[in-house]
Amino acid sequence: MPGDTFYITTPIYYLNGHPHIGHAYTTIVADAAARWQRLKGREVRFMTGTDEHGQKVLEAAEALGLSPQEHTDRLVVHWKATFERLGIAHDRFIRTTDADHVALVTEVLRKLYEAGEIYRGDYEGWYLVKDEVFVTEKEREERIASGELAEQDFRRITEANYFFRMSQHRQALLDHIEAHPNFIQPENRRNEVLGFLRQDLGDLCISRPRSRMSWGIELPFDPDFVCYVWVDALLNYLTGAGFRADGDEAYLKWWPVDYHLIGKDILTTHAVYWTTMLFALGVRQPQHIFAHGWWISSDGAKMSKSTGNVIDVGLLCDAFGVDATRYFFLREIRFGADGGFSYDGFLSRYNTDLANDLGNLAHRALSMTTKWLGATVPARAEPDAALRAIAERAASAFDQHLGVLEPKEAIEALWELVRAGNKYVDDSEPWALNKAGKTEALASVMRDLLEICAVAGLLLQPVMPGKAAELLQKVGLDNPRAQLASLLSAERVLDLLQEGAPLQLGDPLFPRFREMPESIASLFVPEETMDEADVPLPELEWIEYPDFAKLLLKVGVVLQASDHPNADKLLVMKVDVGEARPRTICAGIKGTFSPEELVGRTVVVVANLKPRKLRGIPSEGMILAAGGEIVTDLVTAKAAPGDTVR
Ligand code: ME8
Repeated sequence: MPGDTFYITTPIYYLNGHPHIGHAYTTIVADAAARWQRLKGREVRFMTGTDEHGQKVLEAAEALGLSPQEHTDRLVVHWKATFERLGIAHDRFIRTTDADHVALVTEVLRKLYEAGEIYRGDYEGWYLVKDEVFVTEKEREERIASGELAEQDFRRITEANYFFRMSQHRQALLDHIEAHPNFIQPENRRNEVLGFLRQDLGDLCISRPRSRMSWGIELPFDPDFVCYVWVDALLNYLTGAGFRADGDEAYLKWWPVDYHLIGKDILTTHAVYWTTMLFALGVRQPQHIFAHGWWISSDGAKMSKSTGNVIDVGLLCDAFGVDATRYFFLREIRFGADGGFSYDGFLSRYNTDLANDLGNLAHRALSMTTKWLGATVPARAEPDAALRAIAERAASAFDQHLGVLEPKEAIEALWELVRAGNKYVDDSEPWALNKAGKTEALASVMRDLLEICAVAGLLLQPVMPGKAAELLQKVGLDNPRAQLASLLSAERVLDLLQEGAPLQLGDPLFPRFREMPESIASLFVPEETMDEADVPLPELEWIEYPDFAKLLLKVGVVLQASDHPNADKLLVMKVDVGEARPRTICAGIKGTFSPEELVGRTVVVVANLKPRKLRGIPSEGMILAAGGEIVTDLVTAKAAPGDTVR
């Protein structure tokens, strides 16, 4: 029996990359689960956030001439904006640079050290900088041989370090997994962890010498070292619960956490590193660690920051709306499985489920009622018995599935009802009832259809918060929270609306897309030649698209600007274009701009113009200007350094 609190987390994402649909995915699923529990009256804590320490962040900040804190403060803005765009209602957005988190990591490390769980030793091994992990010789060889990584991705490192006695907790972990079949989900991931634990489990290196890496939380028992970024990151889940290492039990309000949602890429760190840390601390294990699959682009590559084949969730939201975007990710694949993403697949899911099934049902129910019976909820005696049974089943299945992180199955259960509603329209032919003057029968049919819309609106609140509210308003339903409770307790099924409540027909909820929205279609324009007569333009030396495509235009932010020492008209700038280090660019805009007013401005940079020296200073690109103004109108507030301009 669940308690009256619910705590759910997503991974905290590395902030030195652009948020993409993989990150959006985990966060949307967690948000839907959290919203559902809130609607059901539980007190909810839903936490997401960013993982901000570590080598990569430090190196990127240094290259930009910023302090790591300044760098992370700039980057976190994009993450927060993306999640806001997606309607993510988190209770806390945690950053590992937050003061309470830094304090907690310090306290926990001290406690583990004093308990003898941490010891000093020597470490020699291969370090994979990209992932901030040590890897075995064998793993290094395999990943180089497969072509996935190159020799220079690894560094040979020998150093004194601190270790956590992870190996001591192996048996306790095995026992816990055996005794709790749903602890690690889905089943195949549980087996993967059991397989991993069958091998020897070593101890975990939990420090990095400050001489090599200073951007981290200092070890309280040795200031020459900072905490390994994964140990720091995992502890965020306890910070979010308000854990204190001094024995204060207030955190038990939230702990054990109900769900840690993660991608399958970070299963070992959660199911082994994290769980053994909790054993060592004497803190209870999470109720569930749920590792979902990867979204793969239609060409088969995993989507991640490093592969660059990133689908822009902002583009999907602009084209189809945020609610449809959330719907797609919750409905398309079983949570746990891998998913293939294609825009065509998205469009067809939208048209089939949202425009045809749900949108059509709502529009038919509302327009026929309004036209023949007036714009209010009609009276009727009893709901149709068969429909009532389907609705009751749908609501209960929806609740059960969403409660155990099965959003696809939950939505499918609801769609049985939506489809039954559309079939009911066809079978009962309300237009014939109207023509024959059978007003009472007509009112019953229309009322049942409106009631089905009310059920859909109530259940879809966690999935599509905006459209669900719109639908409920259209059918005149007030007080959704109380009504949801009476639906789920089967007290009032297809009996949620008030006779006489006002209906609002308005525009269709989900207009059908006959073709791909322009903003997406334009990504894939097929080639067609035009007759010369169709081009009433001046004689020009036209270039073909491939010529244009050679031009790499990027968004940049000016970090520094000063006069060129040897040229009257030139300014020298450092411009962040989202690369490991800023570009030096000389531009002939002196006189139009003072160096001071350029700093902080967003510019468009021709990023693949071959570098050359201008009066002794190398210039590694060009910025676009027109009419004495820098071209910035092209750049919206949403663009970030490194974004491509098309
Ligand atoms: O690993 N498909 O951060 P990260 C689905 N900071 N989900 C994906 C995905 C894809 N193609 N790509 C990424 C880290 N994800 C650490 C976590 S937690 C204490 C520290 C999602 O920015 C998925 O949830 O690399 C995955 O686990 C997470 O992004 C990794 O994010």
